[in-house]
Amino acid sequence: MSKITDSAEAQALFDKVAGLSTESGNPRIKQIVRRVVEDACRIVEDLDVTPSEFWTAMSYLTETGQANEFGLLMPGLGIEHFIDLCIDAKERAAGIEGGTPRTIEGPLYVAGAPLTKGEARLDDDPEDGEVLIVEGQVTGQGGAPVAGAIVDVWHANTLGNYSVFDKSQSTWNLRRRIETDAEGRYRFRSLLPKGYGCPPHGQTQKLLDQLGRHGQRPAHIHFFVSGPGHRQLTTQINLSDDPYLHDDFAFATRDGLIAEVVRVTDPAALKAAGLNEPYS
Ligand code: MBD
Ligand code: FE
Repeated sequence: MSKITDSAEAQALFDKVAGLSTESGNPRIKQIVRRVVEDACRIVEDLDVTPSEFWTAMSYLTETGQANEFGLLMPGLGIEHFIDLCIDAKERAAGIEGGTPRTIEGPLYVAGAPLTKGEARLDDDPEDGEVLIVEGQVTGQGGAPVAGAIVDVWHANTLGNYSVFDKSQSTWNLRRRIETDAEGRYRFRSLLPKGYGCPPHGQTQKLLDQLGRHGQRPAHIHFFVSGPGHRQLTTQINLSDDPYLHDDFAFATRDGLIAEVVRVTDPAALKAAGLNEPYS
């Protein structure tokens, strides 16, 4: 039997919905809306979606928007990670290989964190936690150091919560921008984060429950890295000793982004790690 969605009548309907018969409007939006509407109608037809299921979905989407959880639902559905796969493929096709892999941004970035040169201390709020030292070097294609790059870093606290979204934290707690030094290096002192979990009674978790899935992320640290004459890199490191390392509900853990946590207790080693130095 032929499909209703393939019929001339349905195809004409999709064209009209997307405003294809008019010159006005935005061609890109028309192209995307045309595709979204046709694909939605294919789901209705192929999966025999009932009016009751349709209205259940409308309520779910409405409440998800009201709860501001779309930014959490998309990573949970793997759609934000799928963007990584598309960008990887594009870069490979353009002959760009190597370097730190990209991975998802997630919904909890806030622009405008305090900016310092070379190093920063990220923790503004007192917490019982393990002191964390991270250092690195920003390099371009071919490995040349990038001086004056901006490393914009953000992560959760020891309870897995992010400042700004968690009103109990100071505004910029665990969020900083660090400008790399002449050798492209940066370093920061912070507190070892705990993994994030979706709000247990939230909209995203409600759908994950229906899929038989948890909503946990391994402990991780987010980075935007940008430099003069370079594309911005969006990435994270995922901490090696977390039980969710390879079971991330957001699919952000990737080879090349797993950072081993090395615990330092020897006083001489602590000194060598820079823990006696001031950090701004
Ligand atoms: C996070 O901290 C995160 O990084 C992602 C991708 C989704 C939810 C919370
Ligand atoms: Fe995160």
